[in-house]
Amino acid sequence: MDLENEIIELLKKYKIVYALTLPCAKIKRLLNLTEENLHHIPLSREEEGVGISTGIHLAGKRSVMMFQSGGIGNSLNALLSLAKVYEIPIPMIISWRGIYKEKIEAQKPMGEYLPGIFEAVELPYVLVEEKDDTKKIEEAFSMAYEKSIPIGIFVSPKFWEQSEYDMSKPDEESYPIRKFAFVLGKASTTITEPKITRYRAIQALTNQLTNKIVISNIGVPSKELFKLSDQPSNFYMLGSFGMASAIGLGIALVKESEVIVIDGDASILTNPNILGTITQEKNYCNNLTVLLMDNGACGSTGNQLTLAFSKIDLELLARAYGFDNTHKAYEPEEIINICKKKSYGPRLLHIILKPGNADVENIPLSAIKIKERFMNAIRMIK
Ligand SMILES: Cc1ncc(C[n+]2csc(CCOP(=O)(O)OP(=O)(O)O)c2C)c(N)n1
Repeated sequence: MDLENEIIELLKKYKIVYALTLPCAKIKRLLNLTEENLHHIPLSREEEGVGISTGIHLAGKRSVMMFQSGGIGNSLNALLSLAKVYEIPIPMIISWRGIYKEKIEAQKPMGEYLPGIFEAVELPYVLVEEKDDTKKIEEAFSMAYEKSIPIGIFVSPKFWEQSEYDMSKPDEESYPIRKFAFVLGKASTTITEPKITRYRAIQALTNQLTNKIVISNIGVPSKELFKLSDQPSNFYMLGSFGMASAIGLGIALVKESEVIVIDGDASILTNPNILGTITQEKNYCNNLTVLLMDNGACGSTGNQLTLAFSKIDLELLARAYGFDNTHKAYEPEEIINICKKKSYGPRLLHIILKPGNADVENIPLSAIKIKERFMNAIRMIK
């Protein structure tokens, strides 16, 4: 068996069913096998994979990430402020560039500093260089689940050189036919003066949220939700700006019941690619509703205006990313009516709001407490 197949067998042994990946030439064979053997979710940016993996874990399943060493630079904040703080096990098979027969100068800095970065942030890693280092990969999987932590599995190109699979073979040039018609649907919309604040919108929604799985955006949205409608099946994000819908997607992939994400305009603008990853997975997440609380501002940090305030219509952006069930709402009744409707998902409700925050306290729960009560509560939900 070649080394790539050995890894696939290990993934199966550890009951890992989802793979979140972003390509590196050195792992193209592994990626092809992943596509054949697991639920494969190609990413546009590594960071969203950390959010999706977190959701998958919260919902009771296992995932692996596969990407190039530079991807650590693209995902470190989510790895620390989400996966490390909430103790989420994420084995990461990292194609370790920049250290072995590297021809690309630009690969060197991230590659050379990779172990140092992990040491500095106190995340564990293993080095995989020799053929029989597959046992180290297995040890890393065990450690991730025993200690509930993300772990780096740095795989050198030297390891792949020893695989029976001949990587130097030219790629087969067989692609599906590239042809698609794109109809934007509601191609023009107008945003008019908002009527209510985020607090009033969440207040209107409380009945719709009761006993549902709810993921809430970082900062004041979570604090307002905690004050208005705390329940164990609410997941409050204390960090990881931009990851709310990614976490929601991960949970929606595993669960059948409705998963509601309370997201924000700045959050979506910092990680808009999640909209595309959601629609890419639409056959597996028709239970996902994104309530996009658009106050045109970074409300939580003092209402600094975002591009959404006057330049980007986020409903149209969602449509451009492939959402076809979207609505705009301004008034509490509209929000309630759209939420109540049983319509196919993934769906996105673009709620136009005034900037402004209610005077609310910090959430008096630790990250681990939030996670434990959330996982216990949603275990009962289909
Ligand atoms: C990486 C990172 N950058 C910036 C921040 C600071 N920050 C916290 S919340 C937030 C803006 C949130 O705005 P939005 O998502 O629109 O939600 P709102 O508070 O307006 O409801 C920012 C910039 C952060 N926590 N992390």
